[in-house]
Amino acid sequence: MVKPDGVQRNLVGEVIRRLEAKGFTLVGLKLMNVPRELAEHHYDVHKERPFFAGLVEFITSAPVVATVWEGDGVVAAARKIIGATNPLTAELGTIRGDYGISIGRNLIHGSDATETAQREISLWFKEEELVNWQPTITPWLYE
Ligand code: DAT
Ligand code: MG
Repeated sequence: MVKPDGVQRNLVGEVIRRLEAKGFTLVGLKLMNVPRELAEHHYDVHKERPFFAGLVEFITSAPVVATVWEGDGVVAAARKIIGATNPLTAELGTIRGDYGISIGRNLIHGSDATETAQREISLWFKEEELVNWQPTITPWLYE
């Protein structure tokens, strides 16, 4: 998900470009304002943390772009492409490392495991919003 800061900073295309260029397949995409309840559910695991209220406030403050991607190893690879949580220490070459400075404005969310991804996809998307398609370039990406 491109967070409100990423959308405001016109980085939606750049985020999508990096995941597309790697070879992953976009199967879900929407621009939306985030209802408070969805934000709270999404960040459920952090509800006891001191930054929780600010995080929910931030994520609901302006539109986000939610996406779903498919491909071998996509969850772990996307986390690498995104970079470490704190953009200041994230490696250059990662999205956060290249475009961010502070942890509360780290531009993008990525699921941290396939089980988390399943949970988050069902939170953010209806079944009919996901598109099942086979890119014709598949044989050029996979042996
Ligand atoms: P990630 O987004 O890399 O999975 P996380 O799940 O630990 O990181 O935290 C979720 C988000 O919460 C993170 O993207 C930014 C915010 N956050 C995390 N730690 C924070 C902190 N110490 N201060 C402020 N915001 C923080
Ligand atoms: Mg996380």
